Amino acid sequence: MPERIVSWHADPSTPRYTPPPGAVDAHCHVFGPMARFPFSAKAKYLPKDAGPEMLFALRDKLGFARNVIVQASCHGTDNAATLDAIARSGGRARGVAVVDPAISENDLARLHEGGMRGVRFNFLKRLVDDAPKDRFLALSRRLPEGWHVVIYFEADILEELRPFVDAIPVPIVIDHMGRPDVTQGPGGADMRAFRALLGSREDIWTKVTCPDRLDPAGPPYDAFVEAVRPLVADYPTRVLWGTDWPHPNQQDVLPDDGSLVDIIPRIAPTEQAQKLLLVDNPMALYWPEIGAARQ
Ligand code: 0GY
Repeated sequence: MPERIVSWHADPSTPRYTPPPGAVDAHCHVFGPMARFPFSAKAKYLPKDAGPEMLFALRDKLGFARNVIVQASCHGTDNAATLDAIARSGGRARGVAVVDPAISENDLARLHEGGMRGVRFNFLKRLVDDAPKDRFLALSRRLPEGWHVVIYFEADILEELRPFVDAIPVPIVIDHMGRPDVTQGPGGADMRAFRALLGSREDIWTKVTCPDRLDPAGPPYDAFVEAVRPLVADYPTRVLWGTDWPHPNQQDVLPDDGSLVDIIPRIAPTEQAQKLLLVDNPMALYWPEIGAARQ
């Protein structure tokens, strides 16, 4: 068996920035524990266990109230580990599932009962063997009421994906802004193409996440901040933020989650922008019943 990797920082710092009450970490994952929830035979990386207790301890340490747990590719289409984590959260986590597009209506309903509110379509070849656009599209037409799709792709296939994205009949969340080259700056080709996508319909949201994956210079992630701050300013009601803990498949640099939190006021400088990014926007997508009651 290949060596199981640790991809997260052993001792993240306590952030200087305090998130607003009710803040949501809208992109994180759990791994295993493998003894109860074995990894997929098709997993492209084999992580050490990073279960719900660790995730919830980090949530508290970073000053967050809720998590959106995204099914990680190492668990394939068996959502048991993610559902278990949601069940242990005491109502403070919801999730995004990865499913076989042939999933039955009953199984979708069960995922909804377990706290899932969307499905993820992953187009990264290094993470998944195939991404059948036609079958994903068919699935997106029969999702439970209120669900959205999360799409993960890299900037070089954005144009090719446009007809697929345009045809999806439910709201869309794009992971990590479609992985632009942030060193091109806020007006670079990748950001321009991504903005064109956001401009094409009102119901596309994006996670302004993963400086550690997008900024080759590393901390303090100045290129990421410079490229992303104007996007948050221009689309304040359509951005989400998350740690990406336990940072699947990161090996060279293990990001310090406290430092990641400290980027928030640099990309969303006002209290109003921070509340939208961390509370109102994710609540509207994942806890609409509470989000609406609060208005
Ligand atoms: C992320 C990014 C990655 C991995 C996964 O499901 C996953 O394995 O999402 C990645 O390797 O870029 O969003 O966590």
